[in-house]
Amino acid sequence: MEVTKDWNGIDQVVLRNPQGASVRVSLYGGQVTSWRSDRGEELLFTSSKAIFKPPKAMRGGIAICFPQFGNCGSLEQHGFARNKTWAIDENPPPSSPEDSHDKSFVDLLLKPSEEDLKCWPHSFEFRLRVALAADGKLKLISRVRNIDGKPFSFSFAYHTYLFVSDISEVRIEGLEILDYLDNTRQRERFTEQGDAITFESEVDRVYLHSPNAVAVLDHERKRTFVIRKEGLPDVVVWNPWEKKAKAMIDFGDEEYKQMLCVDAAVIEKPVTLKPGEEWTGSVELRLVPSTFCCEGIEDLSDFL
Ligand code: TA6
Repeated sequence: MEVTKDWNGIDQVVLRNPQGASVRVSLYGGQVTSWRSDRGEELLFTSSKAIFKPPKAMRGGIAICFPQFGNCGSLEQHGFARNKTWAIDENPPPSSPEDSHDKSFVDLLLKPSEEDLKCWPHSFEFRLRVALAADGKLKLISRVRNIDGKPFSFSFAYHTYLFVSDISEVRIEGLEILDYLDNTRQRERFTEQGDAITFESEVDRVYLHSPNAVAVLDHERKRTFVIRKEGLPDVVVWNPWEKKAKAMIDFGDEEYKQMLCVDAAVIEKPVTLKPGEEWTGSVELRLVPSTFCCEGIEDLSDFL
């Protein structure tokens, strides 16, 4: 693990594995800002117009949305965690051998400031582990502990910008026939009908109670992202398409073609923690060989 400063003077941690894959994590927001394969290819999307300057989360990578996903109540859109400076956790609780063996990792910690407590009056400890495995897999494990005297509830998402070759050549498998809330239609509930999800216009949906593995097939690049999650029942799928892309100042007009957000999340039924309780939600991202892309993923349970 290597700690350097980005050009705003903010600490960032670089993890590397012996094969040459790497991950970069900013202490600003605990946001993963880069994940590279052992061949040096960037696997996460970052907008060329991204603003790497607090107080706004950088457009790309993987942002931590907590204690809310979306925009309701008095909290800022997607919660404050992505706009706070996290600390390196020097005394993380012991982890399972599975979460540390063969991995390069960093443990981060977020505690509420006085200012946070004014808009969300609940004391918590949020521990985030970001780990890069020897085979290049990226894993994020979030643990939220209630250290308050009363229960609290929250929603959460790993807002994950995947880098794709051409959105019209991408499909998602694993979300078929699920119910979803459509954010483009005031969160109205629909049921997915198609075989796999493809893209030809704006999509902003929360798929509910999804299986623990979802595949994003990038036909043109002949590669598939397999997303495996635990403790996170919902999946957000977002592509702003042309009109919304043009309306975002930190996003290029044509960049919607190169990105797709697929977020492991807990949204529909927020998590409630009693005093002393802890919640864990993890996501693992990996690339699988291109041969899977041609046939489709026959049985996603192979990846569980
Ligand atoms: O569902 C994804 C979403 O909530 C969209 O509605 C879209 O606004 C996106 O996240 C990005 O949000 P941000 O606050 O990062 O601009």
